[in-house]
Amino acid sequence: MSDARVSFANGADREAAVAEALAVLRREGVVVLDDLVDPGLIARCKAEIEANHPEYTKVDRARNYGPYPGRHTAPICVEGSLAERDIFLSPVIEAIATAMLGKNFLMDSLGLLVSLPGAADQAGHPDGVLFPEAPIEHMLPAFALAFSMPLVPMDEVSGTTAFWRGSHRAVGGVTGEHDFAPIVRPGSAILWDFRTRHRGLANRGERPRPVIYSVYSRHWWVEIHPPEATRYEKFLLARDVYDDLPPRLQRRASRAKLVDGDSLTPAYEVGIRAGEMAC
Ligand SMILES: O=C(O)CCC(=O)C(=O)O
Repeated sequence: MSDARVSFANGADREAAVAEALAVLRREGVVVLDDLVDPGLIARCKAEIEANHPEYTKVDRARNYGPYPGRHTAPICVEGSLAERDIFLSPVIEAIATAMLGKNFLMDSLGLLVSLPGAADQAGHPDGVLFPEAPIEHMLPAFALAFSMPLVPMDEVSGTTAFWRGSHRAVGGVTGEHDFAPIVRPGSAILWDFRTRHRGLANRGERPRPVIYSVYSRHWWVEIHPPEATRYEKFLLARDVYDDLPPRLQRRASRAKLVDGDSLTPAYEVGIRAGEMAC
């Protein structure tokens, strides 16, 4: 099997790298985007998250999405360094998601996925399928993509996300062990088709392993929360950051809740008032 990694290091031809990443993602169901972002920017994001969201390692089933022992998704507000284009929605990711999900794709969520020390190997799973009872999934185009950008190294100690390459296209599913467990440094990222079978590997270290985690979806699909996550916020965006976005990005962020002091306003309500939500 070919390696599922593409370099975006300084000096790489961006257009060629996007085309290659797209080909790998379509074929393997997963691609590692190496050196996508300045590691200094990731370090600033980590410091700001630790300052603004010190509770992110605390498990609270009402506020967190994630029924998996040792892992949860915690809300964070997109502001400061998190609002930098390379973090919020990099042009590379926007180009790939447009090709995979259509020009009207939306950001379904943006938060932190946290693997705590002691988290065990997960069972293999897809993040979702459209028609679980009909054996047609492998023939369909992608409906959603997951994006993971680690704030600490994902390696043999902290654990990484392991994949069954090509499983999104496998007729009748796949068996056996995963065949791709990439080591991913801060500044690099993983993008996968929601249907691709994967598993988080155990965190054998002493520190949490947080990744910035986003879901991009076709405009007609939305991820459903587990019922116990009654106070979970899947995408919080500072109101002043939203106001400064161009209309195209405001539309992509229309599922966010806008944070202004203590108030939370659905972005689509603001967009509808401004007449900007028309596709
Ligand atoms: O912990 C990881 O690396 C991946 C977690 C995951 O796949 C999930 O929670 O669905």
